[in-house]
Amino acid sequence: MKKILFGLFIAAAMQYCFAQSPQILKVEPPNWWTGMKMNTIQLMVYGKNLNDISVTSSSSRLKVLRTYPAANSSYAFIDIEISSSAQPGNYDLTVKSRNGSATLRYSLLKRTLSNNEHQGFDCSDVIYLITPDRFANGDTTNDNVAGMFDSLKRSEPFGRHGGDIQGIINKLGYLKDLGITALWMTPLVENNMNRSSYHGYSATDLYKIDSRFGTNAQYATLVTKAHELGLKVIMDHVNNHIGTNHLWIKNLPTTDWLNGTLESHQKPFHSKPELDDIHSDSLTKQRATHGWFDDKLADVNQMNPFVSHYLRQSTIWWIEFSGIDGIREDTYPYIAPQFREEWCKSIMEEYPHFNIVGEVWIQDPVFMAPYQRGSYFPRTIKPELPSITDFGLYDALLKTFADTTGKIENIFTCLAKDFIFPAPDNLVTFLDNHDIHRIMYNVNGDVKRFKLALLTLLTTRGIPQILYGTEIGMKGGPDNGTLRADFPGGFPHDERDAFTEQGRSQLENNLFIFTRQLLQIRKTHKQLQSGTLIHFKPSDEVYVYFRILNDERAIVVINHNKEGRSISLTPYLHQLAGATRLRELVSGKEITLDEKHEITLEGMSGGIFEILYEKK
Ligand SMILES: [Ca+2]
Ligand SMILES: [Ca+2]
Repeated sequence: MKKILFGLFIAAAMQYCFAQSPQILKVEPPNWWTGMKMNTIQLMVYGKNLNDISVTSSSSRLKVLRTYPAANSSYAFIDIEISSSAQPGNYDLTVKSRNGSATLRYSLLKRTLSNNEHQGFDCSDVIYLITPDRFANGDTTNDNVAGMFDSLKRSEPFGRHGGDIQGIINKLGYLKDLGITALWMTPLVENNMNRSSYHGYSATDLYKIDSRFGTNAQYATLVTKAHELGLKVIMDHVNNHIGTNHLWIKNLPTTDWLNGTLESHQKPFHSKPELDDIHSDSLTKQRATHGWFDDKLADVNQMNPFVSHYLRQSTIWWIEFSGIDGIREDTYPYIAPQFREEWCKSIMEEYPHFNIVGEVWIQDPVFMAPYQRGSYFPRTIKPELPSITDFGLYDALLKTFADTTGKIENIFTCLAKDFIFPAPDNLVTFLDNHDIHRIMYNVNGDVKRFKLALLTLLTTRGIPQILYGTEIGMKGGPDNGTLRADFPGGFPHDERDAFTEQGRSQLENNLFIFTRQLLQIRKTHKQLQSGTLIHFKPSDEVYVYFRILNDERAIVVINHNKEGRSISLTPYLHQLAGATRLRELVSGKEITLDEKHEITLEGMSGGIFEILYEKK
């Protein structure tokens, strides 16, 4: 009997001992690659009994530099260095504590693209913005996924509607035909939130595509297929906050992982001019970067060095894993300044042709300009962000076209301030996006104003971005539900399919043809992409500008009057020197520049004229 009891004691002790040995449940980044510039990586290990561990590697090609004693035994951080001679394959790390040991198998993969094959995006592109849940449902089997809180509720504006990555893949041909050149999808990473999870800005796993959208592999397939058609892909990314259902929230890796806690945090603070205002108060500034955007969006403390490593690595991981060309970074001013500039720098160093556009939602160029790389304004921390969302021009376009008494001088005055930007051509310009009213709503259904606004956007400087459905004049409404309405025909049992000519109304076809034509004109006339912009102060609500790229020249004339106008080109003759004809690119009609130098435009319309010279 004693022997049996002793045996049981030993078994219990062994089990106790086993129970205390380190256990590894997950590691992030899940893999890395050989031949990367970023070759010192900090692994974040999730598991049990990870306090007081030591980690060793059996290979000199994957060295362990340091293991950090974590305050929380569920996490460990391990710095590793991958040598330039490391070969792709699995590397075993031994994780030991005084209670036992475990093996961490880490994979190094072979790279499929070189650093320079991530193309970036620039003013030769036109970006098409998609809210994936609302665009096209290509796989109904993922509409509801067991274990995910938010289920399919197509009738509800804040519910999930079933759109997914396969839906976008299915429509790549449509998008190519339309003439856009780059796709920006709002975030696709897991958002396992109870409500409004479709929008994607409340991540609960930063390394995983949401199962309702598809898989990581499917995302990489989308990028490959887009590239095959000559379309670029821009990933929407969020450093600033995570969804409160992220597993970190219930078990914080460190006490300062977030700015505040779920129970106690600074209230939302949605002002940004204060960040560069030399007269603003320090607590006001602190609230902008530390306040929670929303009670369901936990503000991440990027100044914690472990968080900083995690975010910089996960971004590079996605770029390398998927092959994307650019990033749109959410709520840029609310991210810790030192971190965000280092983050940009590390991406641009790894991928020199890449581009990053930061969402800087300030409708005044003066407050936007200090964010751009090469800024002329003094800041303690040098900006590294290449591109900015141009809310300044958006504001001017709106004041001109949405307000029936608006003056076109708003656009001229806005663009006249371009001297404050180091690279105005690298600003992303738009009439609408997923957060603001659709342009058709803002012009109250006025087709002429809508078309003129679009023509201006696609012929002036910058990288234009259009919102899904703008090409068919989707109107939306005053709230996010109607703004982000489903694209007709993208979903099973839709009454009609607006992706096809037959499924579109007469007006939708008219707008689709107009948009496609403008996109083709921009695509085939490089002066409209990267040509120098020379503009003239509007007179009698007529705005004239040139786009000049060496011998390729165009003149754009905007008649912002209800009535038609005969417009004299005499004030611009010095810019037309040697020209004999103008070819209007929408109609194809040619005008001989006779002595009158006059063109005629209908009310609320614009002309894009290629300038022609007789060959001598
Ligand atoms: Ca689906
Ligand atoms: Ca923040």
